[in-house]
Amino acid sequence: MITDQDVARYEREGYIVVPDVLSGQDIADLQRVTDEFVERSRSTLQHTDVFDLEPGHNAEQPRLRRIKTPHQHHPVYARMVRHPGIVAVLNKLWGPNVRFDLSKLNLKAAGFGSPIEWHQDWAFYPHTNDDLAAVGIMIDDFTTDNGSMLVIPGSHKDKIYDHNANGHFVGGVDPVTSGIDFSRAVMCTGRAGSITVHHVRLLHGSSANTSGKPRRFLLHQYRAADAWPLVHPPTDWNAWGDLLVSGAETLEPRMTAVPVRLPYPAAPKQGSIYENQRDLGTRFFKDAGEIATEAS
Ligand SMILES: O=C(O)CCC(=O)C(=O)O
Repeated sequence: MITDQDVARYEREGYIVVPDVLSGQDIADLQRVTDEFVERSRSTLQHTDVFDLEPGHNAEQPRLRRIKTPHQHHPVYARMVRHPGIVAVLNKLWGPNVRFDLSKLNLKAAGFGSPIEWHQDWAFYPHTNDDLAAVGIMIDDFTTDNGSMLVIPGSHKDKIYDHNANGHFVGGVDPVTSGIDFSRAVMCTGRAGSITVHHVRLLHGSSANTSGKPRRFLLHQYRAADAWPLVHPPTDWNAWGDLLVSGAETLEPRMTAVPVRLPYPAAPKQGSIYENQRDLGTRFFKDAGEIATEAS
């Protein structure tokens, strides 16, 4: 459980890292199942509904970049959605009524894991209020050299930055024209089993993994139950209700005065944030190949 000081910090900075939320057994299960998915990815050379692949992926050297909606593909991942330690943190932040949205597992294998450019999740899925957060479960130790997530503290109170380029949504901000002061960035490190909680409007990104250790991050998106999506509202009422992880349903969305920018025209490269961001003209982070070339 988090303290009142943690809540105050989350409100002020837009993120918290909570140590040791998962048990040793949870961590071992997640590591084993994730290894199994990497093995299975050897048999495919194209992105699928489950696998998003790094450039250079092949059967001999599987380079899995993301498992899409893992909670729909394995009971160990599904179990984490309602993990009591995670739900308790969200209840302390927002009260009893909390709804899950979706999950993804970003893998950064030792020596190459792809960077993720700076963005605000809110640019992808604005709602009627901004009591939304991503919970990131550290499946491995997150260290200063394996591509841990970077955040800009307090940026959840900023405007919503332009996430378009070339006339369409690309899911990332231009690091030059945005005028953002990236020297303020802070890295979220921690032991395996710790979680990050970051506000939906917080600017965040992460570099390539040039270390010799993997960095696997299981991300869950959650929202207060009275936050109603402005983009892709639900079409199946029963399925929508099934997403509640605690508390009660409501027919009364809470509206607050939040800045909104819609993600249109839609990104032509669909499938994952990595594909969306390929059209971002100017990048902040170098990939592992560029870093290696510069070092040689
Ligand atoms: O994996 C990371 O470091 C950041 C993940 C993220 O921001 C995303 O997938 O939207």
